Amino acid sequence: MRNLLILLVIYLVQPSHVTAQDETTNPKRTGREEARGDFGGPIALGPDDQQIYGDPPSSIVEKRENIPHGKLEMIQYESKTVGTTRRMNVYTPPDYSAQNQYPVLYLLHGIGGDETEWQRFATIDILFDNLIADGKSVPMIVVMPNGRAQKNDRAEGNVFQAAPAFAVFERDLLDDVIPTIESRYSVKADRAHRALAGLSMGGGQSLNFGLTHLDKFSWVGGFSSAPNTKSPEQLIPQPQQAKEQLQLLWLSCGNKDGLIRISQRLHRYLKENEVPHVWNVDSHGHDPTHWRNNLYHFAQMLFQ
Ligand code: FER
Repeated sequence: MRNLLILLVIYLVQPSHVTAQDETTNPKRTGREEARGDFGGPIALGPDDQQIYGDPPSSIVEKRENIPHGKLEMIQYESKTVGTTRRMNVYTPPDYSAQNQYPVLYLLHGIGGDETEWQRFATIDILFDNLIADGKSVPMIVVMPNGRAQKNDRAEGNVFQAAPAFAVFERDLLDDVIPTIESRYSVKADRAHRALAGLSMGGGQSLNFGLTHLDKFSWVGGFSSAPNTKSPEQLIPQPQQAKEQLQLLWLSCGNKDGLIRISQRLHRYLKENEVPHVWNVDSHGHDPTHWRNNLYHFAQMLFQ
């Protein structure tokens, strides 16, 4: 009976149920892994796959009382794309004021997450309060929407079944999320002051949407990007244009993450086509420490 149950669970979590955007790279899971653990296939590391930015200490997410604090608020917006009222978590920096205009980072979660995931994984308010207090990051707004653009956007049941809704989110982001933020907050509403990054499924979304809308974003980051990531040729059909327009392209993955081939493939293409980018391979797996650490470094490069 127990074995039957385990077989059922393995069957349900198989990504073969998923209509991913790039089926050819969709890995088969061996069934040995749990939940969001070791997705994907064998890991083959090359000489380029090095850690460029060292692991920061865990104090980056320790709350300090003696510094100014920003604010985290869960807001609602009407999504024309989905036809529902949706939620997003918004961090505004210390002393946020309509007298100033702020750049915005849109930060996307993974396949099992939602609009609360980045806060749970990286305590975004504490991380950014600390970065800003230390003069390492410029004051910015961080928007954490829900990337599962479907009526029931809870991470329920077999989370892989919602993969198509992560592709639909392209329209929700461009037509609903960004206009909402730009109408309700005092922001610098141009590509030079708009960044898009995410973890895993959200990393794939960030590369897919960011690199194909360089008129909207000039700072793009993918941390352990998932197999929803389009092929390099689809993402960057014109390397010269990407070279001219991108301020920063950050790719990272842990060297224990079975999805690393997705990022390696893009890194190799970027290198062959001489598109400048950061390629940071640390010693983590598919886990929050990798995401938090890479966001910490990425955030220091944004808008400066
Ligand atoms: C897959 C393996 C992993 C996949 C998505 C993921 C769409 C996403 C993982 C995450 O977001 O943590 O085959 O296909």
